[in-house]
Amino acid sequence: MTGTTAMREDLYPSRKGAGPRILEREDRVVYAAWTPGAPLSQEQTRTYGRDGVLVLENLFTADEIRLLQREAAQLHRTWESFKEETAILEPGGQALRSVFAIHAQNDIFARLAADARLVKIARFLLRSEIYIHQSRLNYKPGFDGKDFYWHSDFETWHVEDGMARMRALSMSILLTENFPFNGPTMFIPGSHRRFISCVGETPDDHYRSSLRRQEYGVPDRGSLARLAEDGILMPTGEAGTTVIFDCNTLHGSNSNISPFPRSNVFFVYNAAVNRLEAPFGPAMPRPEWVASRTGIEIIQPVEGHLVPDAA
Ligand code: 6CS
Ligand code: FE
Repeated sequence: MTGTTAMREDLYPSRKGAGPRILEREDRVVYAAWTPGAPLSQEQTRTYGRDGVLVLENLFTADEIRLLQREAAQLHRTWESFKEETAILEPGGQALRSVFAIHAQNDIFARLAADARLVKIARFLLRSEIYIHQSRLNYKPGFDGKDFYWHSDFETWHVEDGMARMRALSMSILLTENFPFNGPTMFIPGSHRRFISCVGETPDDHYRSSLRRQEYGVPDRGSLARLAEDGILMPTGEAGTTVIFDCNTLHGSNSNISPFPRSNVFFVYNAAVNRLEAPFGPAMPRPEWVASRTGIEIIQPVEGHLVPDAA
């Protein structure tokens, strides 16, 4: 935590006003200038800047995807071995919803988080060295996987974690095929360029409930309807598909009442120059396993394919 929090400017005030407001984004989306040596094409870079979301296919081989799927299944079978607080159950049930800090609890996913095919893109878009702000393995099991209501991750990471600027992004690697009917993540393209200042408060230890069902820091329906006027993007596709989205792109997903699980692994890369300060909201900082604050390790990209014994 740097500086006296009482004096610092809050560019993105939220959960402070009497009513919802839509503010302009004060930060860039793509921080680097595209050059022919960039890890994304000029078209892909433009798409990401315009929409705040980009879908990449065929980054990984079939063997690598099978390795990740086997690892996710093994973790699901043994999830009791996790530090219990990082294993989040579905609301109202006992089905496993997410495992947080997966990069710090599993060698294969730690290796994936450092993979050059992901890290080089994140460093390019953020024009900075990067570290993992948060990681999670979302299982969204068949029949029992519940929804994630519309939200901006940045709103939470700003208010509850103290992330000052929009210089972070998530990469979601699909571990099961995402169909229209098993609860794929949906995005509102272009919503990243507006910040919806939410109403409401921040309960103490909010993460104990918000990671199961988020009820504070969610946008109002009027603002959602306005930003969704140009449509909703619902990327579906094979396991291995990688969805990159800006920290402030509105997204959510429906419940999964199909028999088919919709699992994905998320890595949130934050620019090292944007490391967390004191929360901009009233609550205490969230635990390290949900928001890296003290255990920051700059990621060096690891070349080559994932191999079974990643240790
Ligand atoms: O509070 C958070 O950080 C988490 N909540 C949601 C709904 N998405 C981002 C993140 O996993
Ligand atoms: Fe989210």
